[in-house]
Amino acid sequence: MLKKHLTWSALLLLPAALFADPVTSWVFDPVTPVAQEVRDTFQIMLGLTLPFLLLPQVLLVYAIWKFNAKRGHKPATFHDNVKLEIVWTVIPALVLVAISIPAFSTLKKIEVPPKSDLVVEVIGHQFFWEYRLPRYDVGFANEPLVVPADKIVTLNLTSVDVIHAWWVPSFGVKQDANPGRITHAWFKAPAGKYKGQCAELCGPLHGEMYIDVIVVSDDEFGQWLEKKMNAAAAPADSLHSEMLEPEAEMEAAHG
Ligand SMILES: [Cu+2]
Repeated sequence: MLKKHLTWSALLLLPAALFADPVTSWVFDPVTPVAQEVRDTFQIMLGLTLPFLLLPQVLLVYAIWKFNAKRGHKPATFHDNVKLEIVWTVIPALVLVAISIPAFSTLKKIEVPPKSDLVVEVIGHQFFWEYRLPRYDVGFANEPLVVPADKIVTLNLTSVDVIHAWWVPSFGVKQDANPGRITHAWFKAPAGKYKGQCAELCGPLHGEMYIDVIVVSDDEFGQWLEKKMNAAAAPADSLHSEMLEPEAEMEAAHG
């Protein structure tokens, strides 16, 4: 009896859990242009494809009721209908073409960042994230990324060991960080604190590769930057020696 109660309470709590889960936050609270566009595209796709899920189910239930042998119905003897086959192939094909239009335009928005205000290098490690702001010669790891609000922040991502993925749901950004390659992403977010998580199983402590992004006003960003630059002044050399060249390359490509 208790077990049954528990099952029901768990089921009732499920929708609440879904709403509370940061994973779904891009659906309810997209904060960047990309996240907004991804959500709009998702809704268009849902609207166009849902009828294909519902219609067969409705027809199936109707057929079960209407042509039930118990109600004295004789089984049909035909087994195909060319016209019907053509119709239900052509209509979904046209819908797929219709879906591809918003899909490709969203992909373009994700892939092609507008002119960058701030370049951030994101480097995945087992098991933490390292960030560098090459323009200011600042680097740090295992702490929140701080960026200015309402500015185009472009990310150049890579990894020193295995594949990781930098994922912040509210930003609509989920990009792989691959060893030996540089991938790109961008966002423009209002002030606030945002949470994310490594999204590529990368080893035993993958689950602890959290991402924190703090988006602040220009003034606050300036203050933070000054503190970082002062703190980094002494040990900066040891941090930069080995990755100096890829850095210069990234700046050139995105500067
Ligand atoms: Cu991971």
